[in-house]
Amino acid sequence: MTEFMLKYFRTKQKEVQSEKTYDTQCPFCSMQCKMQLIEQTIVTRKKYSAVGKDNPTTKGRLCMKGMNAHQHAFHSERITHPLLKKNGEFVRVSWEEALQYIREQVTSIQTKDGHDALGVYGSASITNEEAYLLGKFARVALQTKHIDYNGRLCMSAAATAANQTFGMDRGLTNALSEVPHARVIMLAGTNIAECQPTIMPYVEEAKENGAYIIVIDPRETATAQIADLHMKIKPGTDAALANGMLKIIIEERLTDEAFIKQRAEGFEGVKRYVTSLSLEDISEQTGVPIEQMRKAAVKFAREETGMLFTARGVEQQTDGTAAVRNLLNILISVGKIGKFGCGYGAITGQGNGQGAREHGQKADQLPGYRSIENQKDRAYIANIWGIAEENLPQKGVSAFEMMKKVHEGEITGMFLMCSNPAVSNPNANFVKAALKKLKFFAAVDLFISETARLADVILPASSYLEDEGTMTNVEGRVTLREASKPCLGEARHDWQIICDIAAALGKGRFFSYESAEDIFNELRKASRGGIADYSGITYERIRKEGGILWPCPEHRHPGTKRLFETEFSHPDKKAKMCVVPNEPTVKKDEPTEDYPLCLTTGRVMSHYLTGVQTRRSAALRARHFESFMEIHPKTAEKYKIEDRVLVKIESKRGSIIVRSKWSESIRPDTVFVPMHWGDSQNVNCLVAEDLDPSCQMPGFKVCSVRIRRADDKDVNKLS
Ligand SMILES: Nc1nc2c(c(=O)[nH]1)N[C@H]1C(S)=C(S)[C@@H](COP(=O)(O)OP(=O)(O)OC[C@H]3O[C@@H](n4cnc5c(=O)[nH]c(N)nc54)[C@H](O)[C@@H]3O)O[C@H]1N2
Ligand SMILES: Nc1nc2c(c(=O)[nH]1)N[C@H]1C(S)=C(S)[C@@H](COP(=O)(O)OP(=O)(O)OC[C@H]3O[C@@H](n4cnc5c(=O)[nH]c(N)nc54)[C@H](O)[C@@H]3O)O[C@H]1N2
Ligand code: SF4
Ligand SMILES: [Mo]
Repeated sequence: MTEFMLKYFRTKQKEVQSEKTYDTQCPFCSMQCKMQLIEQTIVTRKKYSAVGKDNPTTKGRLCMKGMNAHQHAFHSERITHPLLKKNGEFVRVSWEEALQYIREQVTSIQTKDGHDALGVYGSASITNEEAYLLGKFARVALQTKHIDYNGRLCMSAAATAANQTFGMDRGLTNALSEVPHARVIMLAGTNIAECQPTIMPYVEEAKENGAYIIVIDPRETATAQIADLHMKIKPGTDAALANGMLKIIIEERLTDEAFIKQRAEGFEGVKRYVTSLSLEDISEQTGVPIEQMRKAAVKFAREETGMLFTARGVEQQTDGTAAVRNLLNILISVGKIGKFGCGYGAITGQGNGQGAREHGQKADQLPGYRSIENQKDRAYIANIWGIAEENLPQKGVSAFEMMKKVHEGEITGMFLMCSNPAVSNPNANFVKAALKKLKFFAAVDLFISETARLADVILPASSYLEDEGTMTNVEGRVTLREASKPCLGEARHDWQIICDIAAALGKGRFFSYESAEDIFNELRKASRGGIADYSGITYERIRKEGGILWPCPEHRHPGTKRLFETEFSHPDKKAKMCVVPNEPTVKKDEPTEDYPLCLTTGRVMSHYLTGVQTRRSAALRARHFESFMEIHPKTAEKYKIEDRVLVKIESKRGSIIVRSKWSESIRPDTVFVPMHWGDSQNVNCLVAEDLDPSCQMPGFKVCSVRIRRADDKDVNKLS
C-alpha cells in the first residue's frame, strides 16, 4: 500500500465515529443469503454496506441484489403511516381511522354480498408465520373461501408435478451439498446465474469435478455459458423435447429396469407412447437437432449420478405441470432419484417460495401441506384454531381466477399483502380494471406500488430489516431472520397488521400473539403429522444449527437431507409416471400471421420481480434503468429495428414500448422482455391469461407478438 493510500484510509477511519453490525438475510430470492449489514456513522450521516455471512446453504456468498437491498429499505418513499384515499387522493390517517374504515367496509360487504365476496391475495415474500396467519385470517376472521397468493404464478406447476409424481413437494429432493458430486446436471428453463447467483458455485464445482452440464433455454444466458451442451429450444416445447429424450433412452436400452419395477408405476404406457413418436417431428417442433437430443439423453442416462433442475422457463406454461412431469419421467426411467448425487430440484423463486406454499395460503390448502378438502385435515386444523370444522370454508380459486371473479361481481372486496398483481399478473389491463372495480381494496406494502395506487387504503408494513420470522429456503431449510431495526414511523409488521384487522373485526381472541415466535409455535402444532412437518423445529434450534431441513417431526430429529431414498410419498410408495402428449391440451399463444414472433419473459440479475424494491435502489437501477427487448440482429434487420431504439410490441391484449437490444444469443423467432417494469413497460399487458388446467399457472413464457419501431406519436403518448 502506498503512503498516500495509508493516509487516505487513516483519515477515512477517523471519520467513522461508530460502527454497528446487524445479522440479517437478503429479502429477495430463495437462496436467502445470510448477511451482515454494516452501519457506519460519519458525523451525522449513516452509511451502509453489506457482506455475506457463513451458513450451510450460501456459505457467505452474496450477489449484487443482497449487497444493495438496504437501499430500498432506507428509501425516502417508504410509507410510514396508513393512507386512506379521500376524493381520489391518499391522505395520512391514524391506524384507528384506517382500521375503523376497514371494519365498516368489511361488514358492509359481508352483509350485502356475503362472506365469500372478500378475497385475500397473499405472498411468498412474507415469513412462514405471516403466510400461516394470513391463511387463518381468511378462514377464521373473514370466513371466506377466497384466498390465494403470488406463488401461484411462480411455483405452482413444479409443486403440482412433484405432488403428482412423488406424492410430495419439497423444491430440492437433496441438499445442495450433493450437487458438486453429480456427474451430469440438466438445467431446464432455469437461469441460475442471474436468478440464484449464489447457487452457481455448486454447479461450477461439479463442472470442475468433471460433470457434464446440459442447459435447455431459448437464449444463451449466463447460465448457458457454462454448459457443455446447450439446447436452444423453441419456447413452450419442453414436454416434446422430454418425449424425444425418453424415446432415445428407451430405444437405446438405457433405462434402469430394476428401479422402474420396484419404485415406479406407469412406465409401460410412457414407453408405448414415446416409441410411437418420430424424432424428426420432435426436432421440428422443438427446434433442437436430433443429435443434441441424443447426446443429452445418453449422457444423462449413462453417467452414474445425475441431477435435474427446472425453473420457470419450463413451468410457466399452460402445460407447465405436464412438462415438468415429463422431465421427471426421464429421471425415474434412469433411476436417478433418492440416491447420493441423484435427484430433482425445482429452483424456488421467492425468498419464502417454499414455506409460503406449505402453510395454508393456497386456495385448497391448510397448514403443514394439508388439504382443505380432506375431512381429517379439516378437523385437525379446526381444532387447533378453536373453531367448528363446519365453519371452516371450502376451497376457493387461484390468484388470477380471483381477478376474474371480481369482473364477474362475485368478489367485491380484497385484502392484498406483499404483492403487485397489476404488474405481475397476465393480461395486466384486465387485472387493473378488476382492481378498479372493487368496492373495497386494502393493500399492505412498503411503497405505493402500481397496485397500491389503486387501493382505497394502504397499510405500511415493515421490511426485512425490521421484521422477524422464519423463511424456508431453496433447499427446504427453515431459517430464522432476526429483526435488526425497529419499525419505521408507524409501520407495523405484517403479522401485527393481520392481528389488528382481526381484532377490529371482533375476532381478536383467535389472533392474540406477542411475537412471531408465538405464531411459529402454533404453526408447529398445526403442521404436526402433515407432509411439511415443522413440529420439531424451534427458534432456539435454528439459531444453534443454522437452519433445519423439513420434514422434522420431533425435537431430536435432525431434519431430512435427502428424500425418497427407499420410498416415494404416495400410499403405495411408488412414483407415478404419466404419458405427456407433445401437443398441450390448452393451446399456447403461439405465433400467427398477424403476431409472428414468440415473446418470452423473465429476469435480469439486477432487478427483482416487479421492481418496486430494486427500482428504488440507486446501485441496481443504474445497471438497468429501463426495460428492453432482446432481439436477434437478423430479426431486427427484417423489421428495420436498429439497436437501442424504442420499439412498440403489440399482442392481442395490449402494447408496450421498450428499447431494442440486439443479441445473437436469442433464437431469431423469439424476443425476450424482462418483467421488472410497470405502466408503459409492463410486459404483462401483452401476456395471455390462459391457465394450466392442473395448477392454474399462466403461460408467461409464450406470447405471440408483432413489433415495429415506435414512431413520434407512440412516444408522445407516453409523456
Ligand atoms: N435477479 C433476479 N433473480 C430472481 C428473481 C428476479 O426477479 N430477479 N425472481 C425470483 C423468482 S420469484 C423466481 S420465480 C426465479 C425465476 O428464475 P428463473 O426461472 O431461472 O428465471 P426466468 O428468467 O423467469 O426464466 C428462466 C429461463 O427460462 C428461459 N425460457 C423461456 N421460455 C422457455 C421455454 O419454453 N423453455 C425453457 N426450457 N426455457 C425457457 C428464459 O430464457 C430464462 O433464461 O428467480 C428468482 N430470482
Ligand atoms: N411476464 C411475467 N410475469 C411474471 C413472471 C414472469 O416470469 N413473467 N413471474 C411470476 C413470478 S415467478 C412471480 S413470483 C410473481 C411475483 O409478482 P409480485 O408478487 O407481484 O412481485 P413483487 O415485485 O415481489 O411484489 C411484492 C410487493 O410487496 C412489497 N413488499 C416487499 N416486502 C414486503 C413485506 O415484507 N411486506 C409487505 N406487506 N410488502 C412487501 C413490494 O414493495 C412489492 O410492491 O410475478 C409473476 N409474473
Ligand atoms: S438475491 Fe438471492 S442470491 Fe442474491 S443475495 Fe439475495 S438471496 Fe442471495
Ligand atoms: Mo417467482
